[in-house]
This record gives sequence, structure tokens and C-alpha cells, in this order.
Amino acid sequence: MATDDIKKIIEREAKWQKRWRDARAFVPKNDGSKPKYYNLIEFPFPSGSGLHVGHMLPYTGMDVMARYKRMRGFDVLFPIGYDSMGISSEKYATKIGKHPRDSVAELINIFEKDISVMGLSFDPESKIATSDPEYIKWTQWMFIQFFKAGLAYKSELPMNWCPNCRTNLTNEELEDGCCERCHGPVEKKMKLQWNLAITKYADRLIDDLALVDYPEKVKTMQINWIGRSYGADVDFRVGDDVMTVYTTRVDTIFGVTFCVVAPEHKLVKKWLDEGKIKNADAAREYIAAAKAKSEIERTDATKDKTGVKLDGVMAKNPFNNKDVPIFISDYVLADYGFGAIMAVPAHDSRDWDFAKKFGLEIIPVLAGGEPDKVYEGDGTHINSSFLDGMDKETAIAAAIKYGTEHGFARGTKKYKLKDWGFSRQMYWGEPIPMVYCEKCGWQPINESELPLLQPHMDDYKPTDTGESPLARATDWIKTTCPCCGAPAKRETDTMPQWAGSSWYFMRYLDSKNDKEFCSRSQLDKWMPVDHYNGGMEHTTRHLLYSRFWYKALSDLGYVPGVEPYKKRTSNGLIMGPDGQKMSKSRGNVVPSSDVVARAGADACRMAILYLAPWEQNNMKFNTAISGMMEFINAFPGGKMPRRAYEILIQMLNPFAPHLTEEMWEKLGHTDMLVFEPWPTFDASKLVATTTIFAVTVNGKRVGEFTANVDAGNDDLVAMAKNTATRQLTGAEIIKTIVVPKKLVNFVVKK
Ligand code: ANZ
Ligand code: ZN
Repeated sequence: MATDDIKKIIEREAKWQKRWRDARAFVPKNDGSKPKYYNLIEFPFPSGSGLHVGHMLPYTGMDVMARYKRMRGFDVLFPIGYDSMGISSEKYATKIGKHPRDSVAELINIFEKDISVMGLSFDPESKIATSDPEYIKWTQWMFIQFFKAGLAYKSELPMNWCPNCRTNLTNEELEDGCCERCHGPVEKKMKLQWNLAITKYADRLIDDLALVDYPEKVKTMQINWIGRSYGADVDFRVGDDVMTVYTTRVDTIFGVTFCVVAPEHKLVKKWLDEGKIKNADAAREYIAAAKAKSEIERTDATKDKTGVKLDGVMAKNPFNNKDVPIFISDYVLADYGFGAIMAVPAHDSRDWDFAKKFGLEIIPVLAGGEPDKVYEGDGTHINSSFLDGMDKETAIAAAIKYGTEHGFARGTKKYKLKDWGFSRQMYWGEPIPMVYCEKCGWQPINESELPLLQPHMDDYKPTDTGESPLARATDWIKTTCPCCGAPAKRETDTMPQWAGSSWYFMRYLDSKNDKEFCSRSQLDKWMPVDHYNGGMEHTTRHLLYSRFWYKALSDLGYVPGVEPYKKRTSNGLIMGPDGQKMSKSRGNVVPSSDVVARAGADACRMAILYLAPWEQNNMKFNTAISGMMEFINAFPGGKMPRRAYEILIQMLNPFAPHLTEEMWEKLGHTDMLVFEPWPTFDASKLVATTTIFAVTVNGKRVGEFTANVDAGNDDLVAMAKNTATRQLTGAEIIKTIVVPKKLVNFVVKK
């Protein structure tokens, strides 16, 4: 297109954007006169590249939904804000050599402009940014409520330390075992840190998925991530020590031929210290090597099994008093179950591989397997004392009963999910509002002192030691105990990126409230979110965290219901020019402003909606656009009656909002199209009056004819005979069958 034409298009689009703004067209009425519809899109991190093509797909798709729902008579809330606290914003600030507070403000301005030129119908009055002091105040307030409720606690935990980003990461923040930001390798470090007790909600996070409309894939991913399993804890005696193992297959207890413990297991250290292990050097060497491996490497089932037998210790199976050898091996993880397993090589492939490699005994305890193969299926128990003859479920119950009665086993439940590591060692995160007093221990600061902001620091870069940069703010750290007034120290760790995004959808409802994070009446009016769209990559992070956060607030009485989002969808991924997922951390983004400058917003919107994949049926935008094309083609020579033309413009409006407003105005309308209702239709006109009847002879299709749906049988038979003249000539019709609205069949004899 010529540059002049583009200029005109962009000017025209800007004109409508201003008119919509002036008319407050996208601000919800909030007066109860219409049913509410809360349409939510994941808010962006304001990163250096501004809004990019990867954002355009979900934003435009959800914009169509918002505009459509408004036309259908809903009071629509479609808000936007900025996830401006956290590692992404800090990294950008460091890169351009500015303080994050300044760079965030500049970036938000760029985003605002990019959003506006796309014609996105966000409510301009509910805007928030998670780095606003007023917002931080409530994030910290919520942390304090969680602390008071026993949901926030400090403990030493293994963390993933990224030496490149110089911060700790939770398992959720890893991608294929590497740092999700810099894609580099991470190391395990022990660190005293704050945790949120998300595991207390593990069952409800699984069970309440029955209440929501999420894609099956998303539900499955959350369920697998939480990883609930039902099994048994069994105590094995090792001399005077008790070594407890977790097993989901206690029914196979008589097939145990060895035990394996994680190299980090406390008992291993104890036995080494006590000099019980004869091959201590080999054991120590193996322990050191395992430390350097990532969890992914350790659990990779395709890798050759390694390990060292601990000479000098044996474990006693409490069910038959048999002594079995103990190995250390890195396929047993330190932080799942008890970090120790009973191995049943006949029925577990990992144990099978290990037994084969080390030449260990294999005892089958389930009938049905093939010789010299692991058998992981169900079957009748054999070689199993009192469990013989039972199936799996019966045997599990019987073994747990027996073990419980004898005091050496218990039926239990375990989760793969860990508590949420909530400490970060970065400057640009919400300071954790806690104070340590020698006498009173950890105390929350007085709520009247919120927000607690970081002190201004010229050098806010992370440290090499894993300590927070706030530890350098020696004056800021010094404070007094909120409890006893004695000198005390502030916590220097900050919250993760995921803190602010765990509740932002509630702040939109009442973004200027300085008494509460959101008034109860607004929450009652708008929650839950009717439709939330976001990336698949957030399934086991943000989506899980925010569901937990909402449930915790719900238990404390602050929010209605138990689930924040009624329905979740996710759009397909947009790839960058390098074929990788488009994202700022990969540096392969195409800015949306570039694309809009080339073709105008409407053309971009149409192209994106027509070409880009949406997984959900309720959102097949390309089908809608094809439908409108068919509509146009139904009028030969492009001659369309005025009413048909108006209807087309109305239907096209959510997709190409600027152009259709212009056309609507040209037709002489004085009200803007955004305020028009969706066109109605007369359903009776859609009922077909004629239909196609098939004609069959002896069940074989020979032709068809078109007739009125309620034509009489005599007429239908006459028409069918006409269609099948050739096949009926010289044949005797024995029987005629008419299936209403479908077919006429002749049974004939030649
Ligand atoms: C004996 C057994 C026999 C097992 C059998 C399985 C099959 P899920 O279902 O994923 O929860 N296990 C327990 N703790 C472990 C750890 N720290 N690291 C690695 N593996 C561990 O897995 C539970 C099963 O994984 C447990 O049941 C245990 O092996 C193993 F035919 O015990 B099983
Ligand atoms: Zn004190």
C-alpha cells in the first residue's frame, strides 16, 4: 500500500480510538443493570521490546470476545495492567543502566501506546502495575495474613541457584532443568528461605478442578505436577536405626531384594560418621559426583543406572525379617518421600535395570509376567505369604492392615508438589515484610507501616554469594521489634515475580481503594473471572499459584467462592523468525508497532485472527471470518441491500473495529457502532423447507431428488420411481419403504 494510504488509515484509526476513549466506551457500568462478564487476559511484563506479535494473538482474540460480549448485552470488564515487579524488569533496567523504577515507568508508556494503536478495548480506568507502592502494600499485607495463618514459614531447602542470573529459582521456574530466563545450567544449594504452604492445598487444587472449565490438557498438567499418590510408609531396621521407605506398591513387599537410598540421605552420613561403612571412600566419591548432577539427569530413565553398595549395613524387611543389601544411587531423589526405597526388581523397571547391572536377586511376586522380563502389570500374588492369591488392590489393603497392626507400616498419601519457595535474592521484588528479633523470633511489621519499599540503592545488582543485595543496605536493615521494641533486623529477601500476579485480577475491580485490597461488594459482583486466557507455560506456575492464593484468601474469609477463574483457554504459540517461541528472554520478538505501522490495526487484527491457531471451539475466529466472506459472496456482483450491509458491518465490528465505525458513520448513523447490539435473526427462517431424499433399490443407492420436507408418501414414491426408472424397468416391486425426510427404498425381484 502506498505510504499516503497507510497514513490515512492510521489517522482514521487514531480518530476512533480517541472517540471511544472520550465516550468511556470500554469502562464497565458497574451498576448491576446488565449481567457481568469478566474477560481476563494475562498481563504483560513491561519488557524492553514493547508489545510484540506474540502478545497480539491473545490480546486481539480476547478483544473480539470482549467487544462481542458487550454487543450481546453484558457489562464487560476487560482490564489490563503490568507485571512490573520482579526479575524481568530488573534485568532490563540493569541492561540499559537505569533504576528499575524509572525504566518501568518508561516502558509502561510504550506499552500503553502500543495497546492503544491496536484498537484493543481495555478498560482504561482499572489499570494497575504490580510495582506501584499502593499495590505492593497489599501484596505484603497478604503475605502477613498468610504468615499469621501459618501458611508462610522459613526453612532450609534445596534451591536451584542460577550462577548467571545470580538468583535462586524454584522447580517451577526451570525449563528442562535449566534457568528459564538465561537457559543456563543451575546448581543445587541449601538455603534458609521463606515458603508458602501450597502443599496444604494440594488435594483441593486437584479436587476443585471438577468445578472449573479448563482444557483437559491444563487439568492433567496440574494434576501431574501436584503428583498425588496413595501408598504406604514402611519402616526397615538397619541395626539400631529405622530407615523408612515410601512405596505405592506395598503389595510387592515379599519381592524386595535390596534397598536404595539417595546419596544425600541423612542415615548415609550418619553411618559414614560412625565408621559403619567399610567402603567409605567409594561411597564418598559417589556422593560427591551425584551432587553435581541435575534432577533431570538423575531421573532420566534411559540413562545407565549407577550406584554403590554400602558394605557393612543391611536392611531388615519387617514383613519377613529378611536382610537385604543397601545401595546408594542417584535414581532415588532426596526430596521425594523419604529419599529411600524398597526395591522390587521383578515389578519395577528402574529396580530391574539396577538389579541386572549389579547382579542382584529377582523374586517375582505377581503371576502373569514373561520369563526374564520386568512385569509392571496387575496379577495374582505368588511367593507372598499371606498375600498369596490376592489381586493388587486387595493385597495393598491387607499389607497396610498387617503393617499397621504390627506398628511398622502406615497407609499414606504423598505429593510431588513442594511448598512454594518464596524467597528471592533480587532488589526489584517486594521486600518480605518480616523482622527478626533475638527474643521474639520472626515478626511481621505493623500493617500501618505498609508498604515497605526497598531503599534506593545505586548498586542494586545481585551478589555472587546468593545473599540479597538488600543485605548491603545496612541502615535499612536496622529496625526495632514490632513486638518488644528491642533492636531487630529486617528480612532482606524479596518476593518472586509470581507474587504480584497471584492476585492482580482482584485489584482491577477496585484499583484505587486505599482501605482494602478490594471491597467485598466488588468481589461479590465480579468474581469469579468468567474467561481467563493465557499461555500454556503458566499452567503449573502462575495458574496454580493464583488458584492457591485465592483459596488461602477464601479460607481467611476475604474472597467469595473457592476458585478464581471459571473458564480458562490458551492460544497457540507464536513463533519468532528463528522458529523458537517468541519471547523477550530469547530476543526474537517482532514489535507490534512495526506491524501496525505497515498495514494499520484492522488489517493486522484480521490477519492474526484468520491465520493464528486457537485451540478452543468456542473461539474459531477464522471460521467466523470465512462465514462473513460467504455472506458477501451470497450477493452476486457485490450488490447488497442496505440492511444486509449494516448487519455485515455490525458482525465485522469486533474484528475490524475502526473501519466498521467509519462505514457505520458513512451510512448516516450518529451513534457509535460500539454501542449497537449484536444483530438478531428470525430462527424460523433458518428451518429448511426442502431436503434431499436418497433413492435406494434393494439397499443400494441409485440416485436422489429434492422435495418438500413434508411431502406426502404418494408424491415421494412417485418422484423416487421417476429417479430410478432404469433400475425398476422389468423388475417387480415387492415392498416400498419411505423414511421421512431421508430416503425411499424399493425391494424388488427381477
Ligand atoms: C516399591 C515398588 C514396587 C514401587 C513396584 C513401584 C513399583 P509415585 O507413584 O511417582 O509416587 N520411590 C519412592 N520414593 C522415591 C524417591 N525418593 N526417589 C525415587 N523413587 C522413589 O512413585 C512412588 C514409587 O516410586 C514408590 O513405590 C517407590 O518405588 C519409588 F513394583 O516402591 B515403589
Ligand atoms: Zn522482639
